[in-house]
Amino acid sequence: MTSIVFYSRTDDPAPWREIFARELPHLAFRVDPDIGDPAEVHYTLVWKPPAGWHGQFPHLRAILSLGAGVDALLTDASLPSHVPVVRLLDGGLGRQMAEYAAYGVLHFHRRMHEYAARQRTGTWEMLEPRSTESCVVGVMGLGVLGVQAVRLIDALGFPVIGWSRTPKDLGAVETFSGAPGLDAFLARTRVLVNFLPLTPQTSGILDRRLFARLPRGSYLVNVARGGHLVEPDLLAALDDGQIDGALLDVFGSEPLPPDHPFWQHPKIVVTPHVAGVTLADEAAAQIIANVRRLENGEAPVGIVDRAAGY
Ligand code: NDP
Ligand code: OXD
Repeated sequence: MTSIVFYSRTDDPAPWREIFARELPHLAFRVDPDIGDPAEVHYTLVWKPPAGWHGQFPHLRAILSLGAGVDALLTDASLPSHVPVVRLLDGGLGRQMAEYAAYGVLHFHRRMHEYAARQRTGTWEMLEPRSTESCVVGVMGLGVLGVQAVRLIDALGFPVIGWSRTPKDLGAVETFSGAPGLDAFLARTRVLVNFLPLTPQTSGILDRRLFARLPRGSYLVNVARGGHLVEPDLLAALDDGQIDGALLDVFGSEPLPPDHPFWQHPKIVVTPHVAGVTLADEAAAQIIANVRRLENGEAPVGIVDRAAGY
């Protein structure tokens, strides 16, 4: 019997098992480590399997990601090169991620980080309100998820600009692209929101040099990957005031170690990689549709360009 193997240490397999049993009853749904006969495994449904894990399945037809970002999969050098890696395209993540980004913008724009500091010392002090028009939000990464954040933040009345690898037409939203567009994009940005995929080109992009190109006292919202951020550079930029606050959902090492300086930093808000959580009810439809396509000999939707890394 053909099977699909589920691997995740953070997602509950139960709702997936139920949906697969209902929608694709001819397929055995197995959960690692109970993988059955490896030769029967045609599909995997995974989040961060260990390196080398896929090597045990000789007849694999597709690797289906439980997430949108596939950097952890692609860094596994032993990943079979002939098998397509298929990622989640929104699948319910877009709305959550856009809400998180908009929350970050409102948090810093309404000076909540400064009021939180005053609350800790019992200080009743009104701070000068700022105009919404002066708070330019710069979204890096204008793909499936970044564009939804642009739309929501725009709807809240903030001026929004965007930056991507290739040029984009987002109507009234001004966009920039590539290395030549980065300076102009950063020079205008007050709240920088990162929606990039982690690739060799974007790794460590949020560093000292980039922070120096933002207006002084800018803010950072990182919902993409911890590998984008050079952590000591952020701490230095916060210390000298170049960056005035950061909302961080993703980290170089997850879970963030208990003694990490980010936990106690007065200008940093930490969340445990929850900006967008894959929900079976919202994401399963596209995964089921892709398995049906594969079973019919058709190409799945959302195949990752391995050379580009996203
Ligand atoms: P997409 O692949 O749809 O979009 C990626 C965007 O980044 C594209 O606009 C692309 O440009 C741009 N980009 C890629 N490389 C570069 C580069 N070198 N320079 C400039 N722009 C670049 O990804 P998604 O929107 O679906 O997801 C984005 C990321 O969000 C994921 O990779 C993941 O890391 C993160 N994520 C985090 C979650 C969380 O809970 N914190 C949940 C879900 C996702 P172009 O359009 O020109 O190709
Ligand atoms: C994802 C994530 O990439 O949850 O989907 O980070």
